[in-house]
Amino acid sequence: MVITQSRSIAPELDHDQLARTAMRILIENWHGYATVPSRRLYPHQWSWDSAFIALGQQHIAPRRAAVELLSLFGAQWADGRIPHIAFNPAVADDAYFPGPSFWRSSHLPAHPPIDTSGLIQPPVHAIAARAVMDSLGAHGSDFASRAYPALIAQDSYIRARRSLNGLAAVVHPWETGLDNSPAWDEPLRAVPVDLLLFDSYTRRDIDHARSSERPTDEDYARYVRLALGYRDHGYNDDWVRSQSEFVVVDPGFNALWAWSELALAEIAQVLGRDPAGHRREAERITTVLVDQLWSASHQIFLARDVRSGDLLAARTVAGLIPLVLPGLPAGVRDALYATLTGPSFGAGQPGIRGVPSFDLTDRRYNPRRYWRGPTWLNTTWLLAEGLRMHGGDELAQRLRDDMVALVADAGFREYFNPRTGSGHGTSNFSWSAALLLHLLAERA
Ligand code: 9WN
Repeated sequence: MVITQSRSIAPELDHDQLARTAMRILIENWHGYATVPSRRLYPHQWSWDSAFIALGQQHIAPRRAAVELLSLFGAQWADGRIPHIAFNPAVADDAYFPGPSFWRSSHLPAHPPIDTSGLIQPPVHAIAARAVMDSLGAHGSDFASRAYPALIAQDSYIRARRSLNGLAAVVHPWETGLDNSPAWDEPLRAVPVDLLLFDSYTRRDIDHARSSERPTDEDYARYVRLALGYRDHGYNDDWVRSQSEFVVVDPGFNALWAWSELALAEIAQVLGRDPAGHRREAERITTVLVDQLWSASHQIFLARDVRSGDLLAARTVAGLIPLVLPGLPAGVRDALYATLTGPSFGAGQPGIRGVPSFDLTDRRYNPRRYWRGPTWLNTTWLLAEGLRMHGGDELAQRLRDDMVALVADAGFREYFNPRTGSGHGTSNFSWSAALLLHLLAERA
């Protein structure tokens, strides 16, 4: 694995300053039992955000990291799903759209203890829980014994209620975490833009971020329609898997599910339970993922549109995330490395910072609109972890240096232009702060 050029990193003094700012952001975004991704744009608790946030918090306040995860698990549904948003009752209903009165989780017969959305997000929580368990020292097994049942229930929900041909299906772009990815353009075309619906709500996101950096009104109307359909069918997964206008199998979501099984195996071991089932499950998901979503012609994993049965020919960062899996066949691993460092993503190349969220050579690439090109710290961190595990230490280090340099130059923004490094989306974004702390702690 050859790296062409290494970027110089910010001096140590700047690192102390960055770490202090990151801590301040996490403290300001903490609301007593959880951390909001951003005070104004995302004023509640988000599911996969909390996992990334806990990874950073473990270095400064391990017990707070534990509370972050356990409070999210407190919003878990009876069926095991961990909702993508857990609403803060102290925040006005219309501070974020769609808010609690849209999702109506409290109307469900077995309703969760607080208001939540009805969707899920990529299951990265076991990965965070394993790290938090370690950071708690002697208290780690107490935490693990509380977290493990919630994680098992989440895992069972995905397997029992979301599986299609052995992989997990997602039923809304928001469930992928990469909401506005160009991979969803094609399946979303099947979702009508309902003009009546259009006038029935007010987008709050564009009060707090530039509309040119957020999804279009048409796509937002599609998001709303899909969420309403699921809600109005009582969040019934049999209905949604067979009838929804949007059902896709995403390589990023499934790779993280498989990686979580490996984290669950480690947690199980600490609790004196048999980890073998989790390891077998990780292997099984990896095999099916390669079998069903690897595209030899595109040299990357592609999402599948369940409605049409077709692979969606968009090279996105989600298609690289399977690099986190130790069980990848060597040929697939090497091809992924070549795609990651080649013209589509340019990782490690001069003039490219981090890993762009979308193919630099595609005409739809947009370095400022969310998930359609910018570099995000969470996906770049995931790829650095994958590289490190497969022996690509040099590029892993370069990506970590890129992440620090992006934040040093542009601040704790939500996402960054991969070429210029300019910051976009919201400011004081929690997972940017948390992952920066995580990187700096690993360096120390
Ligand atoms: C919808 C909170 C979330 C992230 C997602 C990101 C964005 C929400 C939105 O913000 O999604 O869930 O309103 O755009 O796409 O990954 O979890 O940070």
